[in-house]
Amino acid sequence: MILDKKLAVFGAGDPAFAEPLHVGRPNIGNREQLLRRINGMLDRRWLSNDGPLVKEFEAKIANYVGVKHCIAMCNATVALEIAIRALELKGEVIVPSYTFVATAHALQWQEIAPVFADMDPHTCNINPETVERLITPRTTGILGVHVWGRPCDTNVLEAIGRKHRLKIMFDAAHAFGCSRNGTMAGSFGECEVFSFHATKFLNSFEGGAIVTNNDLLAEKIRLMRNFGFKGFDNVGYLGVNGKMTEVCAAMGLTSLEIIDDLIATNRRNYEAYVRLLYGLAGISAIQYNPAEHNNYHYIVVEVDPEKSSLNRDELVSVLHAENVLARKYFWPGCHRMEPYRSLQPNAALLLPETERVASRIFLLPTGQTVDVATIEIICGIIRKALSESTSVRAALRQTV
Ligand code: T4K
Repeated sequence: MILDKKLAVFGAGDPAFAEPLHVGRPNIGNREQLLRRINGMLDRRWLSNDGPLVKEFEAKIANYVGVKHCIAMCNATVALEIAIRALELKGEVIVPSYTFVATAHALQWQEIAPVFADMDPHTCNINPETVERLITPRTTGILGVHVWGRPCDTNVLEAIGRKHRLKIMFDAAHAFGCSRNGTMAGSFGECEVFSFHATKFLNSFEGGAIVTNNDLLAEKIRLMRNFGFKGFDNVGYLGVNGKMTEVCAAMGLTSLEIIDDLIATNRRNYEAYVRLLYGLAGISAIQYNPAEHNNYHYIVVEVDPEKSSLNRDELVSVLHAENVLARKYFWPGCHRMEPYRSLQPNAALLLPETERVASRIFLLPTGQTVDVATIEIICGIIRKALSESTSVRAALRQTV
């Protein structure tokens, strides 16, 4: 333990805190409802392949977001791959480096080069000003990511797309339930991709979806999700198995029923963190625009090493020692991960803000399993560590 026993309650005191506190603990809806759905599924003996629960889930997601089509998938990574292929992207696609590596992998997996654009440090999203100068004759599209659920500058990206005849799509893995200028994420670009992974705001164990208002694109994606089958024996496209199972749809539907409660819990937790971290030099939580719909699913803290007495890595080490497993998403950026590090060894030169901000951010636990009393303890650990930074740093050096 880095701090003295009074604050080091995790593991040392209350047995309720003996288990590590994770970022990304799944939210779980009404168990009876879930089990009722699963029992119905077992009775029907229809477990996958566009079953009734998947159809119901798709209709409810489309309705919630306000889009014409939702095609549910086994996960968002496969959904991204299918969307990219359905849009016939090739050559080079511009994408932020500051994202989960799945965004870049979905391109590289199909031998399309992800060209990394820098972020706007105020939003953590792709900076449209850096995008235009990356366009080459090989560029076919822009894949924006709504990082932390705060949608990208969709209007400017769409305008760049029109000007250069590029296709625009969005990785909305974080953004289910979030809006930009009142329009829900899901309606921007040619199509958008949600993740319903266990760690996400809305979870279906594993899962994802492509949403679009384009009828032809939706039809094509639906076929591609199921090996390209257009009927019993007729294959119309190169396809893959991207199908969502019925049990995942059962979980997704059950999660959808508690969405208002989840937003309220996440918002309560976010506001508690903001209040309890307030006034700490060099420490700030990212802001959500209260005029928009937000899911408040991510507690993202930025550490300014010029003003804070401990840097991001030191604070995360202290939290880990206290059993709070804070995460450094999306450090060090895709461009510093393989295969991109080897393929594009000079990419960092064009990514100064990504390099700077990625080294300052960490995420804290939230969701149903975290209450305000726990947040008080977490923020107390941070506060105490900062106020005792000299001894904390010495203790950290000993543990290395
Ligand atoms: N695009 C973006 C922008 C994304 O953030 C993601 C996924 C994707 C695309 C791809 O979506 P999917 O294909 O996954 O649908 C986790 C998630 O696995 C990943 O879905 C997510 N982003 C990413 C941000 O976080 P890891 O490698 O950090 O996972 P892991 O195993 O370290 O778990 C994360 C935390 O969650 C841990 O603290 C443990 C906790 N956890 C996890 C699971 C699965 C639980 O407490 N219970 C659980 O059941 O990627």
